[in-house]
Amino acid sequence: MTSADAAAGAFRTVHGSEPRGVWSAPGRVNLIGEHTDYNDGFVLPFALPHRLAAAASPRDDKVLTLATLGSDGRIQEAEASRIPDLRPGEPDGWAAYPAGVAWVLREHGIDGGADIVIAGDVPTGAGLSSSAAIECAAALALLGLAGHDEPDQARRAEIAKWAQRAENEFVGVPTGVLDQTASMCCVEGHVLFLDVRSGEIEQVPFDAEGAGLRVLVIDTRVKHAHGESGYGERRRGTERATELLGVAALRDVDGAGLQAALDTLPEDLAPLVRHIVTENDRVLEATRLLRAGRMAEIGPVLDASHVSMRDDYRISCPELDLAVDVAREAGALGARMTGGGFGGSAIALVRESDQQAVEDAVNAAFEQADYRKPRLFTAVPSAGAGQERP
Ligand code: GAF
Repeated sequence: MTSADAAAGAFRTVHGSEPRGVWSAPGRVNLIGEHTDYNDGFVLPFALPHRLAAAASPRDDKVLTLATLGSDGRIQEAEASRIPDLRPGEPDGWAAYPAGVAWVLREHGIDGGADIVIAGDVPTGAGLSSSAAIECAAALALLGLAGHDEPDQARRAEIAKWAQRAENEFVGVPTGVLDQTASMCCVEGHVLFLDVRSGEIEQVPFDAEGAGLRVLVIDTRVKHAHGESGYGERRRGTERATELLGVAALRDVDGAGLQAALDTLPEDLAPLVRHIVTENDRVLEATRLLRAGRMAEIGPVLDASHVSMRDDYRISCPELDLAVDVAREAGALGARMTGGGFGGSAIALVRESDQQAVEDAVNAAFEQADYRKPRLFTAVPSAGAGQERP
């Protein structure tokens, strides 16, 4: 069953009627470019086939009702809110993501009530952007119910920023714009090169299958408790370094000036800056190789990215390191953790002929280490957010 079917079915169960429409948005993996987004840098994500769908109908009383279908098949309904009364913290929990979007849209004159029921298969807590998928699906649903057409590219980037604002100011998580832009703007068969400073987007063809390759996602199924505070600390660290260096953003420190810049910084900040500056270079290098049709050669760039996140940015964890190391030893061309870190998922670029060996090796290593069984799947670049029905 598709996410759209699941959401429409759950809508019928809750409301006893057909939804007016169903909109959906994907999760993402980031091929490379981690924590560079809030430093005005470069990122290179692609959308997963996994999606969250929002089945929705309008209401004429300015009330927002929200429900979600859990992976256990149970429907959870949030307390109804009046759109004019929405404020950060009310509601909280999972409902804060779609409600936060309604709160942002209210400022743009889109303030009609709605019944929204969410369902889908983006794994939560796996670093695969289920939050952005909920936000983007809800945004498209509310816009669609208000009579807005399917958005064009520029509008999509704007909606991504609204969704980011909902997450930053309503939910209270200080993320960058990577996840929401990926969910809104990715297209099938491509990775999305985003220059966060200029907002420039390039869709770079990414046909791994055609090249005899696969992107294997290894969801470690762990999420370390210090993840959220760790993300905020890293972000504040780079902001402090930006101030000390007197630049507009770390994006403005280039490779040639890096060592001189590092020498002026306190010990705790220098490695953070080194990661951001070298990671931006790696995104450019990976993009250059992909544009030239040299996909297999990005392996070492992925490896270097992981080492930088492990040793300089310090956002990896034993489970991610094991996944990456074992995948490499079993023949992956390159591997790295993806997303915010402190748990979640790693990706490995593997030859089709090595995929089984890599999967077996990762499963065996996790079992031996007494870790949870990881969730493994092949990721194919899929479509961004859009309307599924009517
Ligand atoms: C999380 C955030 F939401 C993104 O904005 C980004 O910073 C990412 O971590 C790290 O690259 O997914």
